[in-house]
Amino acid sequence: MSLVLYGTPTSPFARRIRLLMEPLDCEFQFVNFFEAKPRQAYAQITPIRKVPVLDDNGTRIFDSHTIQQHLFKTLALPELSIDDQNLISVIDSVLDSLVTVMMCKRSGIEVDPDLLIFALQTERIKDSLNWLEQQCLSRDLSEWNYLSMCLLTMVHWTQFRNLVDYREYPAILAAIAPFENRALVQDTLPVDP
Ligand SMILES: N[C@@H](CCC(=O)N[C@@H](CS)C(=O)NCC(=O)O)C(=O)O
Repeated sequence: MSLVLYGTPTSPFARRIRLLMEPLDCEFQFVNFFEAKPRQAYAQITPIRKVPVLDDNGTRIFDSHTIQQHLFKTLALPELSIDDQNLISVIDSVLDSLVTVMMCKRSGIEVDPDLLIFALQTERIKDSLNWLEQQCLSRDLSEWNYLSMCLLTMVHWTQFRNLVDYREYPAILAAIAPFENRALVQDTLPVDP
């Protein structure tokens, strides 16, 4: 069996899959988006040029959601419930909105809170983090599983990029605290390449 996961040292979407794949023997390949040659080479792997991609014995799987479904079968894990999937959708929305704002800044676009694109992201990020805070208070998230992996990788990435002040979200921090010292969590902390 040959498994290759394509990711970057910072991507929270790739890291959640790396954590899920802990029991499996998998090669991890870093993708360098910022240099022309590796970028072009990666375009041969996936036209969307996003990470993660999993290559399972020659079958290429794009997007962390499809990879997760595939790996749950491989690992014989029970399907995620609708509540679980909703939690992941909200985590994804926080990440997507923060990435949108970050990319606008990097593109030299001034972040004007009155512009529709920024007003939409700000609203979504705030409401989604508040919703996640409530979920952390009302749900039992004490198990180390795909949900806690998604939550922890969101928190670490947003802290790494200084994008969220978690003093407003103590229950989110408390939910991930028990997993902070796991060896693979420490070994995969986001770092600039
Ligand atoms: N929905 C995708 C999102 C993946 C994603 O946005 N990956 C980012 C890295 S965190 C990426 O590859 N960005 C490159 C780009 O947008 O060009 C998933 O769940 O895998």
